[in-house]
Amino acid sequence: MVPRTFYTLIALCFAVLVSAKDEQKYVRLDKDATVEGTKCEKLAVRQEWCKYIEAVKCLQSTPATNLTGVPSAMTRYDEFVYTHSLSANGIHGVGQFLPWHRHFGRLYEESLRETCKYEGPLPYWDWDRDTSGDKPISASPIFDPKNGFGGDGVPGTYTVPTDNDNSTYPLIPAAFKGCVGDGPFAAVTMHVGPNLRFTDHCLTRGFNEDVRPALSSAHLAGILSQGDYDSFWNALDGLPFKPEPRLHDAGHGYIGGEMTSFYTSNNDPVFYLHHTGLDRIWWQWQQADLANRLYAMGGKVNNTPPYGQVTLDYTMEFPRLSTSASVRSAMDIRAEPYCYTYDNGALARGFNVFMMALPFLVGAYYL
Ligand SMILES: [Cu+2]
Repeated sequence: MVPRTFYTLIALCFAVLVSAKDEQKYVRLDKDATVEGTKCEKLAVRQEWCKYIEAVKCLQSTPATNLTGVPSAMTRYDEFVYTHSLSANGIHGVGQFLPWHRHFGRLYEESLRETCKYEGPLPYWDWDRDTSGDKPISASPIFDPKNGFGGDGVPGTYTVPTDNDNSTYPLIPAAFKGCVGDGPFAAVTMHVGPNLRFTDHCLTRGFNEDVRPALSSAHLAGILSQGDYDSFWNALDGLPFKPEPRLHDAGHGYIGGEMTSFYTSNNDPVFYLHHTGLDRIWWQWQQADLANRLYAMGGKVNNTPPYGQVTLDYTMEFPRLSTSASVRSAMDIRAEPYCYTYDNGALARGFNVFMMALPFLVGAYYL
């Protein structure tokens, strides 16, 4: 008789293989859920980052769709950087910060699907996973040179431009160590930025472990405990408008280099994982009290007078990329065109493997 442990091992290996397959996962939307727009039939489950890097590289090698007034080498990926740079002054440090980046992430995901036949879910960065142990964040799988997004900048390989580009928020030279020397993006040329320039340049970084506390579970708990939208987004957003790092700017500040460019931070593909992570935290906060928070909005519209007040009817612009969208339309990820939700991070992954193995484990017991 074959020992029980043999079947248990086979079952476990099978479960791990199934869970590692990169495919779109859906859940049914609760039929009693009240949704103001067109209700989604099913929700794609956004998961932590895995193997979507090839699709990003595809976007980075696909010519731009609109080359009016921009360098001819621009790619489809660069177009998203350009739209972010054109919008940056009006979408940070203001109430529309979260819905603008939610919709922007959706447009980016659509482009990965339509242009690069990407079929997997849009991944997110689970900072908690990378700060809960005692290893430096740089040792995290997300920065792995082989399976991740590559590591730190190499000192002496990049000169930060000093010409005046009329940026309201200039570059911070100390945050630039140099060009990323390994991983899938080490040889990629960016064409937009840094800040409001067009220069052909490498992906730059400068890891900074000092911001670790602002990426911790204790910090996250403080953000999620906020009772109203204005307090919530204020607790989550940060520099250059607040003196100490908070979750949003801590992610940018940890990675450094171009991630600290106010205008062109999305030249670093990890930008999208960081912002999907922020979107996930916002959704967790909304879900904690859907009746009161699903359409909770507020905060100022501008960083300078007249400040104004963000309402659900505020119109968000995506210059050169897409049509405008109202804040109201970006509040519920269970409604078209969003149709996604999130898993629960590291805990959920372990649980899924266990659940998939369970029938086999039970079967093995009775063999
Ligand atoms: Cu941004």
